[in-house]
Amino acid sequence: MIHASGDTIAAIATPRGRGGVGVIRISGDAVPSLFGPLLGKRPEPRHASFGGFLDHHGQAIDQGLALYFPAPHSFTGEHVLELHAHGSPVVLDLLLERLIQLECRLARPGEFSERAFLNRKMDLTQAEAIADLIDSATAAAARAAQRSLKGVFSEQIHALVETLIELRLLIEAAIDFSDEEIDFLTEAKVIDQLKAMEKQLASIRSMALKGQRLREGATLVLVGRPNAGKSSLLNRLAGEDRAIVTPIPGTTRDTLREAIQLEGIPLHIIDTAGLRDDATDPVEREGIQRTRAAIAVADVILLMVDDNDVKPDGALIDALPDGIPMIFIHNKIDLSGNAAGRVPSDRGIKVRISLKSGDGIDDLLSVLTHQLGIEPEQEGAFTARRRHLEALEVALSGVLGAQRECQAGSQDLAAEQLRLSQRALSEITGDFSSDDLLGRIFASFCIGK
Ligand SMILES: Nc1nc2c(ncn2[C@@H]2O[C@H](COP(=O)(O)OP(=O)(O)OP(=O)(O)O)[C@@H](O)[C@H]2O)c(=O)[nH]1
Ligand SMILES: [Mg+2]
Repeated sequence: MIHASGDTIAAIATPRGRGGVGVIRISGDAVPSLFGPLLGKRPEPRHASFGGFLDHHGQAIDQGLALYFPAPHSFTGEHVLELHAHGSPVVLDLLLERLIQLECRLARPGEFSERAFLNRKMDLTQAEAIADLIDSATAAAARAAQRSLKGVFSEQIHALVETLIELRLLIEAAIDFSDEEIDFLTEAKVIDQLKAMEKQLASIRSMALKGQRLREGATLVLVGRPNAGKSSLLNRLAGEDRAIVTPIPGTTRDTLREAIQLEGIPLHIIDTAGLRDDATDPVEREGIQRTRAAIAVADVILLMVDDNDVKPDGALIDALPDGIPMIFIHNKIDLSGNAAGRVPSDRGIKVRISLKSGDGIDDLLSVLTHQLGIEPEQEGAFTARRRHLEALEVALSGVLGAQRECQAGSQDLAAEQLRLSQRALSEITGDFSSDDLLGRIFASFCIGK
């Protein structure tokens, strides 16, 4: 059934600015009524037809291609018309004004995708995947978004929902027939299935976590005493001399941000002013303040130490916030003579390197990929969002709860837990979703999408 949306919407679908071609997208019931006044003819469905786009005097505002996709075989499921005009912001604005004269209205951000979702042309993860594809920062993220768009993520969720429904039926049957002998249902069987479900959910969650990393990337913050080699590492990772490196302690005053890629994951590396307590210079003190602000947004802290430094960094480490994973990098082993590579440590992960000789850098990168939970691009990787992860958490805790209730013999409570799990999973694909959630998701899309 086509969702009755009422009005016909129009938007410029190509980015603002000048270009060879600019596309206007129109969707809604009124599309066929535009053909006469706007095109002077009825375009053949799904064929490019060349001609003028006419103003109310019948004069051409521009000429280009019109593409008509009759409902329901279109992106939104409604009648869709695309006008491929010249990519001039002035021309495109004139065309939009003309469309408004013809009773179209400007589309809200994400409104085309929203209509596609409401008309069941795609589910919510697929609609989100379009936004992710457009926003993807790396080739790996784009490929992963393509897989979500094709439905790789949704299929897995649908399979889980199917299993959940079967389990609920089993348990609910047990409740209904609890006075009778039912040999097809043994408690052990249900618990086995719940355990299998838990495993599947956990594995999808870890895939989704990687998918979220692919989409959002991670922020690494370089901290340590002055002169440890933080800026040298930033330059090394960026592959160019971005930060000033000198033998003078306190060289870096401000925070410096660089974007790099590691195994297709976008990483933001922040180089900071070296931390020391006895900084008297007000500029350096401000720099140290900024270092602390950068630490607050870190996904991983890279704590750099001069391997030749005998003074322990205990106070510095204690001042760092708990709960952020940390990698200790001992630099300058060309001077200390220690061997390169990962070393066992009682406090976090420790790697010895030399930025001068390059020893140990590969070890550092592999520790980093491991810490970020990313491996060389995986088959089947898909993009995911924070809300998907939250829903998977809820679903998982429901399945764990159901296991506990089953073991305690409370089958009705177990059934309730599974109902909550199923609802959380259905929120991911949009099979169950509040208007509020949908509003928030589509409002974050751009106009024309
Ligand atoms: N021998 C040796 N020197 C290094 C190594 N890494 C960096 N250096 C030198 O150490 C000095 C300080 O390096 P930086 O990268 O500026 O150190 P930093 O931690 O950014 O210092 P601040 O900005 O002052 O906090 C420079 O002279 C570098 O050339 C290394 O592995 N071996
Ligand atoms: Mg520096």
